[in-house]
Amino acid sequence: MRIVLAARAPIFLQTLLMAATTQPEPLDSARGFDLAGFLKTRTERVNRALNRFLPKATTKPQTIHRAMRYSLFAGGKRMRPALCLAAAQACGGRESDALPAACAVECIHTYSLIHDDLPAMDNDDFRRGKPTNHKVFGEGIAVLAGDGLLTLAFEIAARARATPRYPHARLILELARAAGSRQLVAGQVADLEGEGKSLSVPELRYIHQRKTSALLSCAVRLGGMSANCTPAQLEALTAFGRNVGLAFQVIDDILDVTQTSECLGKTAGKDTAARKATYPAIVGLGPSRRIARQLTERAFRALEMFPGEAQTLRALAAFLLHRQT
Ligand code: GRG
Repeated sequence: MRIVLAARAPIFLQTLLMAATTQPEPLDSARGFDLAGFLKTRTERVNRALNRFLPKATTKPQTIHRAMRYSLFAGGKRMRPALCLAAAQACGGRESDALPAACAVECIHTYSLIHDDLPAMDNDDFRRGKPTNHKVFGEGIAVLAGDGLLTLAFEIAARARATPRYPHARLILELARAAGSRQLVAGQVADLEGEGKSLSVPELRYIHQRKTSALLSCAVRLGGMSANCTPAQLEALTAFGRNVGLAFQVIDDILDVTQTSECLGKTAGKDTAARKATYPAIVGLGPSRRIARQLTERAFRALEMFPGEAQTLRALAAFLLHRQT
């Protein structure tokens, strides 16, 4: 992973690295907000809704529904649903209207983790602190559990409440684009093909934008759409989601080298073992942390048009920057 930044770094990275050498702006506006309380209540709410949307474990064929439920309720952080609900709140909408979109995104996220863990992909034994889906149900059922969750996401979106600006087709288009072969799947393809190669920084950024930022951004955008947000609000949410998503993956790369498997609930050190290009491998840990902070500050700035209403989004962005799992 020998990548020289100077000549090849895109403008965005040069700016981030330059800014990283100056005194960081404090992410103050998130202080004093009870994020733990928000996350607890919203996780419970999302879990109840997911439980309603999913076929029961006793529904035939039972194996597939047990497998879908196994990974979905294995204890994920529910960050994408939380961002979706918080975006709806920022746009003056009701969280209940954003709940189907929040659940649909979490189904797509869980499908991507199940498939990512398969022997043909990252070949992982642990996820969310438990044996991976294919370890419990076998590879065939794990592939199908992912397929079932991906498909269910569109069924859930079709049941969401449409708004004047955003009819059902628009919501489904949003999900399909984020999950498809130009975004999430493209990121995974580039990630697989990049293993063992000396990637450039723009190539790494291409992967992060697609495999992580696209779905996070989609969660935030769908939250806004559920509140019938204006085009200007949607643009601001998009910039927020994009930057939070990029920061999220930088932090994910950092945690892979700084945390234990026990703490992460998945195998730590996999990126190094698979010779994957990551920010810590390219620029080192300290600059990676500063880049994540700069991206989070950009996300904060994107929210300037929402004075008080976006405090939950701000608190979530700050939390994601400082997360340890
Ligand atoms: C189409 C066969 C096929 C596979 C596609 C698209 C895909 C598989 C995988 C996506 C790649 C991927 C797993 C990206 C990583 C994104 C990321 C940082 C996931 C971890 O998110 P957290 O920390 O996880 O929010 P929890 O478990 O807390 O929900």
